[in-house]
Amino acid sequence: MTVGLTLTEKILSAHLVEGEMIRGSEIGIRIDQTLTQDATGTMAYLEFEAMGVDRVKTERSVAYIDHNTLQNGFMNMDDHRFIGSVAKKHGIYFSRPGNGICHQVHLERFGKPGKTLIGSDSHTPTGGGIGMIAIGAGGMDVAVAMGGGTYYITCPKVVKVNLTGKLSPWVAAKDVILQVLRIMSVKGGVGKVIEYCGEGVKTLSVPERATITNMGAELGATTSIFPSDEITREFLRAQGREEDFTELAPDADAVYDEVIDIDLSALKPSAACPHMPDNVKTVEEINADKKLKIDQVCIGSCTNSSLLDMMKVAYILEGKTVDPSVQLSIAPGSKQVLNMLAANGALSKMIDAGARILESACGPCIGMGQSPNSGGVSLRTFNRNFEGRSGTKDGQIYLVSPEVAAVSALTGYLTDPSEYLGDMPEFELPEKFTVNDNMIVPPAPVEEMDSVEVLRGPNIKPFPVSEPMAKDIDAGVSLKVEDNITTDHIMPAGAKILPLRSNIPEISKYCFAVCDESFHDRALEMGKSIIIGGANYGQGSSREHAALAPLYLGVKAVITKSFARIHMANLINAGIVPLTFADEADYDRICQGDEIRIENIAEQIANGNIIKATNVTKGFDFDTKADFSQRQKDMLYAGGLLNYTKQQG
Ligand code: MIC
Ligand code: SF4
Repeated sequence: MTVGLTLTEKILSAHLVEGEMIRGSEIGIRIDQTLTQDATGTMAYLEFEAMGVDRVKTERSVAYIDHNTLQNGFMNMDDHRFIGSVAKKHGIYFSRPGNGICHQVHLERFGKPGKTLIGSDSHTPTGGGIGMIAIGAGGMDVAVAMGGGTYYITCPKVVKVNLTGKLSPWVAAKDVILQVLRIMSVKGGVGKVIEYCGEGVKTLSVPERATITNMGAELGATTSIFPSDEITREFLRAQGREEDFTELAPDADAVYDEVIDIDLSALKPSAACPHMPDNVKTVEEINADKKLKIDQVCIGSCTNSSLLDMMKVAYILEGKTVDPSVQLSIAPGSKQVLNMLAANGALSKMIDAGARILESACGPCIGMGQSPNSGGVSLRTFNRNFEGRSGTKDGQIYLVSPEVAAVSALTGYLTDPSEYLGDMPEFELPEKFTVNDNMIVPPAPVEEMDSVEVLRGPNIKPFPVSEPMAKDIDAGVSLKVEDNITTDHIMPAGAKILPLRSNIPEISKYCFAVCDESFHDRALEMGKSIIIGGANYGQGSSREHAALAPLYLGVKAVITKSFARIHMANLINAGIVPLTFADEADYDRICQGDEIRIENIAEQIANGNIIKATNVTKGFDFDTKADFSQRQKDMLYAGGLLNYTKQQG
């Protein structure tokens, strides 16, 4: 008897090149499209160059400039020019600064139902809104995929989120994903794909679906996906690319590993409270004792900057003035969105109300400006509210829908739009988006590629090279951290640090600075060391700098209660051994400064999944686990993905 397939299984099996579709085992898939952004892109293209491949082998690869657009010094523009020239040479489309946030633009102009996409950005799953298997990855994995290499993931479990009903007026797609986060938590999605099904799907437009799949990254999920249906077709038609449409749905008898029911009609405007995206409460709950006074509102980011979002915001702001105690900034997600807002008058309504209009880029979402005041309460339509990410260490960041953000900017308090606004008009997508791809530079034709000069500024330094695995690891613990450490803790971003993304020796000075400013000097002094972490270590951003900086600082192994998916892959790619405690109680028995010994590590890894270690300082042995595939083992022996790829020829 055959069983029905989930949509995830259908797309993955159509792209399967290695392994079997057995949940939990490693599979290799063919990648149709890739994307990079500038903050991770420089490294990805340096790695691509190191592989010695002339032209990308994918159907479509796009390099976006959207993160480091502040340019307070030569560094960012050096990177932009480097990426633009590498793209031109090697067959990659180049989306120039000003054209918009990678995920928004990719959805508008390139995403295709049924295709696979990997991107060097954790919010690549935005493409799931249009029925793609779109996965966030480290830059090195994206470089390999551009070169035609296989991308490896653990064959995921598939969770069905069964949507029924219809959102009430002024309740938004953001409230749907906040509810999923409330149910599943920031680690609930690890090893899983979240598939949205049910009657409620039909009530959600593509940009709304994309908001939901975008923030699936905060669940730790491999990706999230919606079916591709008539609504998808309409969106693609309005983008002038109906030919890219394919209808896709799971089989009626598809078997899921978990089912979550969400009645859209029952949802209420909500917010993720400081400092985690899963710390979700309804606006009503937050305001129960006292209305939350706010200082700042930021609208934009790859989660909520579509034309639909912006039209709602303009409607709410029309004819009003932003409360004198609040600063409001708005960054439309793409040139297309900004241009259409300008043409239809919505932009003027925003400006008139007192909004500060920012360029179409990540901006405040990655701490590039608009940091709130000390202890300030900032409502943001973004996807991450990790401590310090806004650029203000004690900033209190709440993640909300554009509707809640806009209304609250007017009242000065966290406000439920349904209480403040009257009936909601029908907001509809245009029948035709204004399409002008003049800020997307196509690559040079193959015959001209040799004449394209790659422009390298002084900020661009070679990436650190790792060594083959040593026989034993004898190293002290340079740092011990708690649960849910994000890659923003490991390798912070923001206006000051982001320009150093192409310069690992420099950026590593800030490694773990959020947790312990002395880490950099201590790790360098120790020469080699081990990091001890709690559960869900490395969640959040895909930045491989969170592995490359520790590599540069001599970190040989990281032992935790559990890892987030992308970061674990990045550690292995960098040749750093990720191990988990066999007995979590051992976490408490190890202190910073303890000497750890792991003998014959390669032999132990080869012989099974339990790796014995000794705490030499405290005098006890403990077991760690290493559930590596043969490919991962070989990468670790070789000292990372690049060495391994070279070995493979
Ligand atoms: C983020 O939202 O954290 C980023 C900045 O987009 C990162 C990528 C990066 O660190 O450059 C991500 O999500 O992967
Ligand atoms: Fe940019 Fe923020 Fe989206 Fe990351 S989450 S891609 S920083 S807008």
